[in-house]
Amino acid sequence: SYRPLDAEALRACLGARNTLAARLGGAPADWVLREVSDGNLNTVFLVEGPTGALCCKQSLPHVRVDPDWKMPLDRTDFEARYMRAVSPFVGHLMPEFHAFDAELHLLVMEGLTHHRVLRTALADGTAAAGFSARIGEYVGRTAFHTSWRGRPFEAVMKNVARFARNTTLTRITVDLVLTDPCVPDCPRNRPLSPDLDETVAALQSDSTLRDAVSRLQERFLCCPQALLHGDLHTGSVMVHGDDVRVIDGEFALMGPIGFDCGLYLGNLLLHACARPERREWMQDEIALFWRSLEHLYRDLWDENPQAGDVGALLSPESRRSAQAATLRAIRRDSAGFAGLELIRRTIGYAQVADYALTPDRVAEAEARRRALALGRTLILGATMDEAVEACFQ
Ligand code: SR1
Ligand code: MG
Repeated sequence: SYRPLDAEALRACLGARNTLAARLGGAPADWVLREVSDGNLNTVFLVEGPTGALCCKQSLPHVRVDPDWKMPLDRTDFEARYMRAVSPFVGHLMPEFHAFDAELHLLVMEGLTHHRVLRTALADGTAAAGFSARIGEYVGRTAFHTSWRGRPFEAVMKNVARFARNTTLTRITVDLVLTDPCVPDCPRNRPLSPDLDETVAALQSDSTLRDAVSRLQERFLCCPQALLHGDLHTGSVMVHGDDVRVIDGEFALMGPIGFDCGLYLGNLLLHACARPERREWMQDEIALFWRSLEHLYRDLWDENPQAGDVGALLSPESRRSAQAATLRAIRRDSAGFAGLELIRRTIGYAQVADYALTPDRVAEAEARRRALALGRTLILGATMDEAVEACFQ
């Protein structure tokens, strides 16, 4: 009995569920419902009652921002599964999961009434510096505890099997992030200012770049290291002071840890392209992210050396070199995926609001050109510091 819920239908639906109604308090007529849909895919309502707030997210039979793009409803199912899978490890770094209705494809979680989407908070200057330490912690925790080092292989394979069925959204990532931006005249890519025609044409006919992107496609699809969020950009993070929450895990899949890192860091770099005066701040955020992730990942591994079937035989000394090698490989993957994110957000279907922060058309073209150059440099193997040094002259 699926139907897309409007505010009044949702009020009735929550009113009929005692535990959810009790969280809100009062009577259904007292609740204030606001549609706060922000992402491309789903409808989201914030519901506030006298004693609490809920966030209710429902899948639509199509992409929210494009009703002609039809889509199965199961994406909130995967988000609910993801939240259940990682919440024991990340605690308050994500909203609390409350309920999932499998018929309505309706996910109900803690309502974050005071938080703002990080991308918006960066745009209007309300984001407090240092948020990336929490994201590094989030990725470190999920990456270790859902990996072959952090869990017995039976538990990891359960996630491999479960999330391998998230094919609709994985297809979106394969197409929109890992393929389309390199394809000339791809109808899903966005028309850009003619000022960029030459730059885009050069990028899309660059065979060295295509080879490197093919290697990243292989890493993404053939390297199930850990359970990933799968869409960890600055629109998937909410902030309120130093309280940072990761939301929107509907793209979850088993994949290379560097994919989550790369998407997140790519969006910080993109913000720096649009607002070059914030480049140092964004570089500080990137450094904070790595410091936090690497410390945590090492500590978790040291504290749980026997937790998984991979690595259990290592001596403390060999473990230290295995840690260093693993973290180096994660950084390498991250640089490549950050490069892809920069390029797809600049050429592809899903553009971002950061470019609207540029003062005029000329500055916007310059920001986009810089993002493409940065993306290419990263995909071809530069470290983030090298790429930033080369592209921000
Ligand atoms: C049709 S979905 C386009 C994009 O929105 C999501 O947030 C993902 O980033 C996806 O690539
Ligand atoms: Mg999203």
